[in-house]
Amino acid sequence: MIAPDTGRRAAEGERRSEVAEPTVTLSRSGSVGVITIDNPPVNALSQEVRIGLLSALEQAELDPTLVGGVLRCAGRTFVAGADITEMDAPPSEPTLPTVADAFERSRLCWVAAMHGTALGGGLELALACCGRVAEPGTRVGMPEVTLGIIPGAGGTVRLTSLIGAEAAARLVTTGKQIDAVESRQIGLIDVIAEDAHAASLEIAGSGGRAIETSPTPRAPKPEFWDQESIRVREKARGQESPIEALAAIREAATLPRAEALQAERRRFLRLRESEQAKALRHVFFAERKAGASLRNVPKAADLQRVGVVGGGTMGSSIATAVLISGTAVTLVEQDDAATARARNLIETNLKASAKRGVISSVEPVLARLSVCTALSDLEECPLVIEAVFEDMAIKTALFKALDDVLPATAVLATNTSYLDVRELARSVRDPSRVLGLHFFAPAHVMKLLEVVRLPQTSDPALAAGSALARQLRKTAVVTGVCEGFIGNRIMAAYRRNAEEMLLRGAQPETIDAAMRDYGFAAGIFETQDLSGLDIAWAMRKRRRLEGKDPAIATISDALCEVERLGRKTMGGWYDYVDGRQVSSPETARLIAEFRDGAGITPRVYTAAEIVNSILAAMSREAEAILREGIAEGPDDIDVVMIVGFGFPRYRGGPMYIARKAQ
Ligand code: 3H9
Repeated sequence: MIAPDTGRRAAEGERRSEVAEPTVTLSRSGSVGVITIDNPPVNALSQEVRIGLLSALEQAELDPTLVGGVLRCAGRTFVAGADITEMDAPPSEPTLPTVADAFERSRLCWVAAMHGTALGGGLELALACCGRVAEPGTRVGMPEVTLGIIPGAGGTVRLTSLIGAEAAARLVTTGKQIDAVESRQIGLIDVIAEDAHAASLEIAGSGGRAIETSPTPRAPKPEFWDQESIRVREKARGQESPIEALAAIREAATLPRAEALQAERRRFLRLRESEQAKALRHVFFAERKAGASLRNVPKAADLQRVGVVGGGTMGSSIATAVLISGTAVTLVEQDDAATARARNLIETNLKASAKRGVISSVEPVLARLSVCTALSDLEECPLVIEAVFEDMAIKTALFKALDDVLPATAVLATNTSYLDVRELARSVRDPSRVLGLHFFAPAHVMKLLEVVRLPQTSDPALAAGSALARQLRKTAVVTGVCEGFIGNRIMAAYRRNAEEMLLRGAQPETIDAAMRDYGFAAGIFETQDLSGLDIAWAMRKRRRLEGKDPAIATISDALCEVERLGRKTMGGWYDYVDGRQVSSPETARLIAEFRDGAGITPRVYTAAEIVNSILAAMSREAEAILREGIAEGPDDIDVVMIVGFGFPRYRGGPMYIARKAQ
């Protein structure tokens, strides 16, 4: 006998009892069968769930008193996809296509009642139902390409016939999630309801008659495929899955259905085994494990207000990030003119964020900002971040002053990129309240946050850093103290290696092109031109004075000495003609001069040699970082390089590559 449906959904965070309960159950509500998946945390479609679904479906089919069915999930979300932990093993029976086909072929009309995130295989299952209802906050998407695969359970075929090839291509090639309203507009869901379960019961009870049939989507114009192919290839930068996803959508739009389904499955199975997919699965789990020690400290309460000292580009950008997260900011600057400039910078950042759709309007966010000139105004802030000029004397004086005016419980964070945080901590009475929060520019856009932990940093201080990362939805990685922390230190090794190759015969443009072809968004030399060569030059000079670097001039120094500082002087490693980046004869001459001076006969570097040499330099530095205990694990280093420095995600990161080669 089928038990009655209680309609109850497990509360957020509620775990199943210790006694093994089934992950899928069938109950009934009048003449409607209700299949509930309860597989926390995200109701992934593990083998156990797939077996349970087929069995529940079979049972429901056999009950002549049922006229329809609802497919729903307990807990915080509808199915968020196939179980990624199963993907390193061969596919196991029953496969998801078998389960999806069984729902589609069922004599009952199944309605998917969605909440949370209906993603990947979860959405594929919903597409195999005869109707889809979503609660207002629901987000749907096909994120498979971000895992190096494509939908493999009929998703490209069912989605294309439901919403048309153009909309399907956009969703499947980007992996982008859309909200319930947009899903309704494009015909992906039928109804938005506050209580998706109740609305689904009603529709299923009518045998699906309440669902409006949507018009057949129009076919795209013939030129669509070529245009889309160019767009997808450009964005993919060597990643295979978006290109395969477009091919699958094209087959869905042009081949007979059965053939398209088979073709999709073949592509999916091939990609599932690919090196790119394996690397992307590694990154998926590495990102979720990142900053492990932050999770081991007692959780701090949400921060209601954060203090920022310094309203220059970085301080304003950090303040913008905090404001966008819904948290109030008190920003301190030296005088009224400087506070006005900071407020303007923040407003400009917020306007740009509104344009990108990150916030819906500027005013309510800006209203959370207070600007002032007295440090004592920060007394209500449990966490204060300094983002003043990168100079030890200035920062030490500021920390001393903060130490005097703030309550002993306030956590003091520095955003320094290169200065020794230990020295800074020594300037306050209780160094355990100090930590580093190293944001990347622009802080309101970049997702990485290096949390710099000193030997004496207290758990509450670390917990405040962790709370901020959580509120800002940043990927936080813990780092110890060293010059450049994890990311900049590895990039410095990359830069040194690239300059060494210049000396031996390579050109900036060949090195940059090789790294772009490998999948980096940009090469190191063009990036340096963009940010300006003078900042690193000043740092090199400082390090040489301090005896930390040998007093040997570099090609980079030579460029700076002739005022070739990058784009801002219309010339650096490259020349800039009408804003276009072109090879520079002047730079080539300077490099040749350097080589002659060192008595080096130039040799030709292949792209593969360049890439291998740079990857080896990065992984050598990364190994040193691990040996010194600066990073908490190799996966954290991969996360830093991918999230913060444009290392191609589908390559898995420098440590992943190095470990694979061993
Ligand atoms: C697919 O569906 C292919 C099909 O087409 C194939 C057909 C044949 N599997 O992210 P969170 C874990 S491919 C296994 O921190 P949030 C995660 O590791 C799949 N585990 O939470 C973490 O574990 P732990 C397509 C998964 O609230 C915990 O759940 N789907 C999976 O910030 C919480 O995760 C996707 O790509 C999974 N699918 O975000 C969606 N998903 O607690 C992937 C999560 O031990 N998932 N876990 O660290 C997500 O995007 C986010 O997890 C989600 C929740 C938005 C759902």
